Parts: sequence; C-alpha cells; structure tokens
Amino acid sequence: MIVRFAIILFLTYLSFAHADFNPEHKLTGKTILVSKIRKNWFDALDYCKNKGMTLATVRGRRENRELTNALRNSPVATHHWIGGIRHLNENFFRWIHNNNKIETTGYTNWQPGEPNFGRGIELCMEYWNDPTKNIEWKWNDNDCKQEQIFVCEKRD
Ligand SMILES: [Ca+2]
Repeated sequence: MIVRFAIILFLTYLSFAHADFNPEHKLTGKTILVSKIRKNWFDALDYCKNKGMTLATVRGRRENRELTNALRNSPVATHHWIGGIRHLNENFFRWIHNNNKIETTGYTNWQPGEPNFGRGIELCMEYWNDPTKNIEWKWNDNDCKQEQIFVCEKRD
C-alpha cells in the first residue's frame, strides 16, 4: 500500500515536472524545449540552466528556420524569450551563453525598426510573431520583466 502510494506520488511529480514544457524538438546540432509556463527573462534563464540548458541562440539562417518551424509547431504565443541581452552601458546585444556580440556573428533577424530600446527598458531578446501586425518570427528587444513563454536549448 505504501509502495503504491509512493509510486503514485512519483508519477504525479514526473507529470508535473514535464508539464512545464512541450515535447522536445531535435534540431541540427541541438535540442530545444519550448515552455508552457511564462517567466521573466532572468527566471527563464535560471529555469533553462536548472535543466542543464541555456536560453536559445541562433547562429545562422538554417538555425533560425529550424527554430521558428519548431515554434510554429508549438502552441502559438506572440512572444518567446531567447538568449540575447543588452548590457545597460552597451548599445548592442550579446548571446548570454558565450558573451559574443550578436551583430558580429554574421546573421541577424531583427524586425525592421528593432531593437529600439523601447521605453528605455527593453534589454532582453525575444522572437516576436504577430500576424495582425505583419510581424513573422522576428527578433525584438522587450522589457525583461515581462512574463513570457521561453525557449531552452542544449547543443550536442
Ligand atoms: Ca523593442
């Protein structure tokens, strides 16, 4: 009886642990997880790190295409945090996992007019998809405190 109870507790724990994310996507060279829960950018980064992952990065056109295809196949949200951040004393973005300047990696996918450092508080990087505004899976800077869906990655 006690064993059965313990097993039920364990299975309940497992189903809760997995309930935070959609099923993983295997992309070229990495695995990604798209969250079901919403976090601010910093908590999202912690959440990925606790799973041995980091917030998603995009190294080129193919990675962008694979990632946005995975996002299209997940329950749709307008904003998804990924792993870019601007430090307050800099006017460019870096990937958080290696500190590389994003503009020097040779590929960017910013929405025209972005990043705009909106309201003086937009320092964190997201995918933005809003067909009503003709915005399709473009990068944007947004307020880091916004609680949003986020994407974790682990490179092979
Ligand atoms: Ca912006």
